[in-house]
Amino acid sequence: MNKADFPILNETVHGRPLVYLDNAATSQKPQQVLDAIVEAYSRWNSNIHRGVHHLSQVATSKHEGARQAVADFINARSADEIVFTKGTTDSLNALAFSFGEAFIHEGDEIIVSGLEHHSNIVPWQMLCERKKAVLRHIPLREDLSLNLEAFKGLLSEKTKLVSVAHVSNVLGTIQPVEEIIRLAHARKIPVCIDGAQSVPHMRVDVQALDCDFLVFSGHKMYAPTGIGVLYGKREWLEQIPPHEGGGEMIDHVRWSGTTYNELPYKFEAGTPNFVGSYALHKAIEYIESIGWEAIEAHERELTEYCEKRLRELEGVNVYGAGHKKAGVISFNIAAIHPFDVGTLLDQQGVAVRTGHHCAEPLIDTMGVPGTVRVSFGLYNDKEDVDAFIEALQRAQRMLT
Ligand code: 7TS
Repeated sequence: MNKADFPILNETVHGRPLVYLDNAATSQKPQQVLDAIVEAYSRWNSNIHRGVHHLSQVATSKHEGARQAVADFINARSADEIVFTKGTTDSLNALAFSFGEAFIHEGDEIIVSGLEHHSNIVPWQMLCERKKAVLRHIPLREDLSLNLEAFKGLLSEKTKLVSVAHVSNVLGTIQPVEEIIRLAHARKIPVCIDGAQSVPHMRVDVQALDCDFLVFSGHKMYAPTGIGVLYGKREWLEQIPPHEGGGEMIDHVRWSGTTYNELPYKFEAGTPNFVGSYALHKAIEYIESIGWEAIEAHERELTEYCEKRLRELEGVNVYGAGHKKAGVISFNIAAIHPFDVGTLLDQQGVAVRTGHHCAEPLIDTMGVPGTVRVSFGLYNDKEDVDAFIEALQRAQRMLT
């Protein structure tokens, strides 16, 4: 695919050409997105929503254009259902606070899964502590898939929200969110989908999924850091209070009290990241110029090829093998610490991630000190996989 669009991929690391396989942590940015940032600051930088002057109106229309582009991208009914945040973590904290204020009381229960990123655990733990509520989790089966029978048993009249990852950031496995949403909705329980690892790799349609909330980060989908999205169905967003106070989120401020702005501004206190939203819009255009069909087919082929080559190696254990994955593979080499593998790969210019990947409860369940994780973006190719496998074999020879 279009490696030439990504200038950083021409860099060398320790004298070797960079092989970047840490896309689940953050993706690289195409020239089109880099140009958008320069364009914004060099041509129309100005604070939005408040100005009558020309530049402010241009900046406002770029920000609101981006909101519409995000709505179209995930097929939201309306741009009013798109709240710009700093990223997935920020979206989840906002939701935990706001939803918690409106709907969580002592003894209520929230359900996450046993394979969540800490960002989809800790905000709920903090909420539960504040409200004396209880956080439950869907246990995993032996093969690290979610135990949906157990999930059915967890659902009760106490359950007020379910929040689960669409794709595991450790295993890459695609979770049965359709079934989870169906089971929860049968009891009128809303569901939040953590799309941090799915939205960059597959078409996510919030109306087809019928999820109540979807959260994701721009920086994992070729946009800059500091911009993300909280999608919520209008009927939910209207019922929950703002999580932050300040400018823009108000209707009127009086000493006697404040009334709040309409959706989505109620949730966007302060000067928003309008350069980030514009760059996210450009990243969406970039993805759409290639097309989901081509991206999904390319990444699927790459993931399958890499997993096959890994499993041919002596002593390599691939986790969640055989399950449908979205661009992420975790593995270990028998008796070798993942950190040592990562360090030796780095010395050969290959960037992978090692450790618990901010999902300690899952890593504990797996009973390992961590994993080595390779994760793909649309610009990776078979040569990257071959270079990685070759470097891995060299590392293996040095460590055994
Ligand atoms: N949820 C999932 C499933 C994630 O993978 C991540 C980030 C987050 C939430 C938090 O996203 P952020 O943009 O707010 O940081 N995952 C990773 C990772 O796997 N390695 O580094 C960050």
